[in-house]
Amino acid sequence: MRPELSQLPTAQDLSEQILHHLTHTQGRGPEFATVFDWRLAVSYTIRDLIVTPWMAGHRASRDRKLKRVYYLSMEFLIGRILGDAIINLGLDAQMDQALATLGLDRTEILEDEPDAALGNGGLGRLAACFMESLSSLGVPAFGYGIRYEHGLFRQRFEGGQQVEAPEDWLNQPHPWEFVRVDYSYTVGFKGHVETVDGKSVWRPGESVIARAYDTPVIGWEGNWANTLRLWGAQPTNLFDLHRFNAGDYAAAAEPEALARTLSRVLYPDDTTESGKELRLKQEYFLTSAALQDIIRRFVAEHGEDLAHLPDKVAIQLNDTHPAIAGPELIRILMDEHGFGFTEALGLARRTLNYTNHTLLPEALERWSTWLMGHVLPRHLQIIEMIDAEHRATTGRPAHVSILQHDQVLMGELAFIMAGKVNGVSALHTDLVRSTVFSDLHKLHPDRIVNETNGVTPRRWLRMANPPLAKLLDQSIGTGWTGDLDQLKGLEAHADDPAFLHALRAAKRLNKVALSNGLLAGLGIKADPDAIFDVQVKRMHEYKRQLLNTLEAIALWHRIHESPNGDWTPRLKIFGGKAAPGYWMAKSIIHLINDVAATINKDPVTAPYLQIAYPPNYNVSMAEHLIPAADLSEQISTAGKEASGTGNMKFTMNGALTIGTLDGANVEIREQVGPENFFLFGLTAAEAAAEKAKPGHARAAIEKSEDMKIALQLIAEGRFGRAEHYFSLLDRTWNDDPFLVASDFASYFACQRKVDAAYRDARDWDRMAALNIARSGFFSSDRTIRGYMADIWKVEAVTL
Ligand code: GPW
Repeated sequence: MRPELSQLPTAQDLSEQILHHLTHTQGRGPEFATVFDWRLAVSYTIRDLIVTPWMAGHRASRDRKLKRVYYLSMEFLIGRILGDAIINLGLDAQMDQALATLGLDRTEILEDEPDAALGNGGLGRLAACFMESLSSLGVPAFGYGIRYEHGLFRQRFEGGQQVEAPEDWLNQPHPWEFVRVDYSYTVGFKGHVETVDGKSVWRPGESVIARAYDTPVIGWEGNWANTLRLWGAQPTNLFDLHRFNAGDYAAAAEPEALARTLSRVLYPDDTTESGKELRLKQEYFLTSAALQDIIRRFVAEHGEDLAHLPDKVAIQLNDTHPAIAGPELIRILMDEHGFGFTEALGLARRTLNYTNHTLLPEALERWSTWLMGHVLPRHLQIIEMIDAEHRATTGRPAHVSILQHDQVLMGELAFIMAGKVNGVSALHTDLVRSTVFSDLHKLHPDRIVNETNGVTPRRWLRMANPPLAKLLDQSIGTGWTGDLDQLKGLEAHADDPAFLHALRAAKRLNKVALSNGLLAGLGIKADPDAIFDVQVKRMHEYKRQLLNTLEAIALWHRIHESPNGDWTPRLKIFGGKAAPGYWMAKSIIHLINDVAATINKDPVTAPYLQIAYPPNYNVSMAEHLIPAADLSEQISTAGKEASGTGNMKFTMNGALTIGTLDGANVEIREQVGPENFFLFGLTAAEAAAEKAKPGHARAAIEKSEDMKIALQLIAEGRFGRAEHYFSLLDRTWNDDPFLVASDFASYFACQRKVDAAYRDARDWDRMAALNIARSGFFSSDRTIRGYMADIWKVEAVTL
């Protein structure tokens, strides 16, 4: 597969091209160039090398009339592109040399690139890993999303509290995208439905133009690149000339401003539903533009007969956010192509598939029928037809309906319109079958399948962790990067003292680099030999950052009680953002910062316990934190985390997990072996039973002296003003919906086992080695192969 080495550019070729782009694309001579100029010149040099396989792949897919995958997602959390592209092209060594000759600092260039933060968390990052794996495997695919001008907000802390600022990545030229002015589609909203010659015709009252911006996504070894096509909103008419001529300049620009709001900003809600009209319009904007593009391409390649659509098109809906695709595809087939309803429904169902990413009721999308009818009147009619047809053909089941209590339930709509519905881990899929969609599952027992999530080892291992990647290359060869199961070969080294020593040295390099960053950024003096205990993810009660914080307080108190005890030094690191409107999550952020401020300046405990919470956790920060972690905190209430994907990244990078039997933790533990995993807490079934007991929290707190003291210290105001935390304390004592109290004792005890285990370096390193060796299953290449076989029925291209 790999192109001949002679075809790869040399370091000299690269430096010449960089200088060429600096001069001819950036218009700067080397003596005047800034880091930004150089970074763009380097990016254009790399981009040139991607364009060739990209176009070749497009031509091959078109000429061979291949079936394509279309991944529709409101989020693509890409992060930086340049470093990943260099690695996938196999040019890291040459580029290092080229940059050195030009007198440039590689890290400075790479870190000049802003993160493309077009997503909130796991769901958006999964879409980005999937795009990379689709290209690495050579599967013809498009990702469709929105080109948000402002990605996820920037987070800073003031007085320990989260403050949000707008994110601004498009304030500077974005070298990776190609604007396609010729691929523009009109997207309508509102208006009314007319009947013309017995046919329904939607007359939208408003419209905007969706303009395509394409980013190539290069796969491993540079043989294949797919397209991430992001839609930007443009006004149908630029401005109101009449108002302009009348001197009302602000009003004249209104149509433009209004249209552009559609792709202005990413909603910052993660696993909570916002229910706003603009959000519904964004969802339809993405879906309508994508479907128009898909059908245009189908017709261009296969002709007008859309009856063959399912043979050439597999559409994946990333959660319900693009679930309006069901009614929209039926609308296009009926109203624009003359199909009857039943036939249109059948074609749509053979084309569309739906991934469910959560069971949390607060995350399940539902729209009032009024709003749906107001924004998308024709779609509401079609939803009513879909619902009626489904009820009629399934014997009018009592509890199954898309329309309930004047709401459109997007989960049921997506399910009923999908050929396959998948969950994202084995446990989650079981729970999807037995809880949220139990009635629908009984009616359609073959529809739900499992596709356990995965992550790309190119970004998360080869790129993020050079010391470990080098050790792996030396120990088992380089084949693991494209075939992660080859990590199994490490098992043979797990008892080799020299290997374990090298593994520890690799981890230590990452820990030292992180310590330097924490000192420079936060003034925290970290001991690189302490346990680096990391919890990074969105802030949410179900993820239980509070449990981790209370453990820190209890440990701090215990150290104070016996300051001469033999404590294992620990650095707790937190990272993550809270949705701006999620009060409780913000209160937990405040608490962590207050606790950190108190503990970090305590001279008695300083040698043993430090807490760092760097602000603005994002993909790039994850790339620094994960490779430096010893301990991965995956401590959600069992039954609540659909899968988790950070958990997999930590495992691959040789961190041991402390975790509950939740999401993909279950499969991680199975893979690495229970003896190499720190398990604690209630199971999903036990948690559900515990929650049903009145007074469960109070009863659990009364039983755990450590927990009680931790809560007392907060209530006494030992970490900032007590009144800041009255609600949080009250909720913990009296409600505790995520069972922090019930799991505290088990968690605290398990952490002490971690302390003890860490003191036996040889044994710890052996466990770390086995975690890496057995992490091959968690490559997103494996996940994508599963979707290909079970859901999409597509094959990879052999060039
Ligand atoms: F609520 N997830 C996420 F299901 O990051 F839509 N954002 C979301 O809005 C949702 C789910 C949604 C996450 C899950 O919480 C996580 O467990 C999972 O690993 C990830 O999606 C990818 O499947």
